Amino acid sequence: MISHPAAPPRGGDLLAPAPRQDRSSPAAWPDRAGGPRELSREAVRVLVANWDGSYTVPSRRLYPHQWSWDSAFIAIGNARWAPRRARQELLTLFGAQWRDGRVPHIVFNPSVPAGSYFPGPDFWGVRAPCGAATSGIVQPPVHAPAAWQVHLADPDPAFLRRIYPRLVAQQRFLREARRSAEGLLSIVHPWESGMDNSPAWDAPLAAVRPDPLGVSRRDLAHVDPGERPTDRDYERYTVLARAYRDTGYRRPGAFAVQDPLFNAAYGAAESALAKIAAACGLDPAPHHREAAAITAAMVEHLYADGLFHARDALTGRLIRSGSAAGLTPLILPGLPHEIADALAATALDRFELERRGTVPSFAPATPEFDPARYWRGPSWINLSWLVWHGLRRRRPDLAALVADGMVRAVAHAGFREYFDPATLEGHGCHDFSWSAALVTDVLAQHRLEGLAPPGGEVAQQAGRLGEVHDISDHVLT
Ligand code: 2M8
Repeated sequence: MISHPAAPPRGGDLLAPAPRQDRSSPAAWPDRAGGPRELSREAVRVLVANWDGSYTVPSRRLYPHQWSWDSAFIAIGNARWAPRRARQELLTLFGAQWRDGRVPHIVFNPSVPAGSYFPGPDFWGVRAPCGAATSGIVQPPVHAPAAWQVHLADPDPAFLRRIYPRLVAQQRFLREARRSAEGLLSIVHPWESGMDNSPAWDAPLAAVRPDPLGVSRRDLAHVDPGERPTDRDYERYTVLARAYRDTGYRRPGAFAVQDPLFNAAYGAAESALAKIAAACGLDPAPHHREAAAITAAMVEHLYADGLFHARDALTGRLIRSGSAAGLTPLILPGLPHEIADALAATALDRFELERRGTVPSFAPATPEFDPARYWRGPSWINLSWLVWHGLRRRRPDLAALVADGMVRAVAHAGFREYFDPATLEGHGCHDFSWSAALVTDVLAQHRLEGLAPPGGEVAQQAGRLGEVHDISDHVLT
């Protein structure tokens, strides 16, 4: 069995300080060659431990509430071994949807002590119609593809009929509140990108005057400050969130950016909604049209030199950067072949995919690259999963490399939040839910397709990959 170097406390220990020896080393994973079956079991243990009864926390101590795009990724993984849980995860999140259709990026758990996460419910000062305290911003809308994957893993037409109108309302909000004349959607806060302190945001954030925080950051009690955003970043994050809040979450502050990952997620959501609509006996055509329109707008306005880039919606200028968000439009089914080929070439060249086998969140040969600091370079399992997903049909050879990188990372360091792309050293929190969920999905997909399990020598020593559905019996009984 794989044992954790520092298992976090459970239950009521939410405010307990984290052990500071937060770095894993290969020696801390003596049985790391236990193989895909053991990895799947360990992943399920993480997901079970992070389950809160109707949804999954990303991490017990660092993120003790429900996060929007985390829940979508978690549902994709849970669908492989506990499909009812996967459906519940999404329905709980959409239970906190606002009347205008927005799905808040955090839904707060009232039983978690105030002050255990900053900025908490008092800062956001708003409640969803269901009564839950939430934030007022959103995250990339990856939920419709997640709902479709959950349905494919365990078909349930009643679930599809229930979630479809909510997913449609989520997309409508984004069109009505965030779409520009070019047909692209803006995010109004770096937190909405999910890649909070990406170097891509440095220039637009420089226009935001920071204000002293005046409170202590809870995240630094759990993770080394060298692996998190700086105080200066946080000062700007709170200024922006406060400005938006003070207009009733209607008019954004000084940050409005058209992010390729966010727009690609929206387009992929329309393609998934077309499938869901058809399965529900409804007309898929409007969703196909919308997916084609956003794909065309992205190609016209965000694509340059083999990579998609963000565009500053306030100045109209392209923010050329080495962010791996620029590879994620690979998930768009209608992306022209020549552009998909160019992205694959960029992944190999600027992101050094073949040499590293993992997808760094920022191009390594850039001055801003930092292999340990949050979204400024480390590999993240969700980004890798999106790139893997986008490459699977187009470039199975490269998809296999990415799958291999994901499995090797968690086999080496455990289900950490992020990884050094070269050494695979783990960073951020331990027992991070989407790392566990998405690796479960990758392993299960390989089994279903009858492929050799990814993970290089880890897999070779393992023998065959066990039935992922068996794991639920093992863990839940
Ligand atoms: C991180 O973001 C939160 C703010 O939303 C934080 O740093 O406190 C990001 O990695 C984000 O993408 C993720 O959804 C969230 C929870 O895992 O953590």
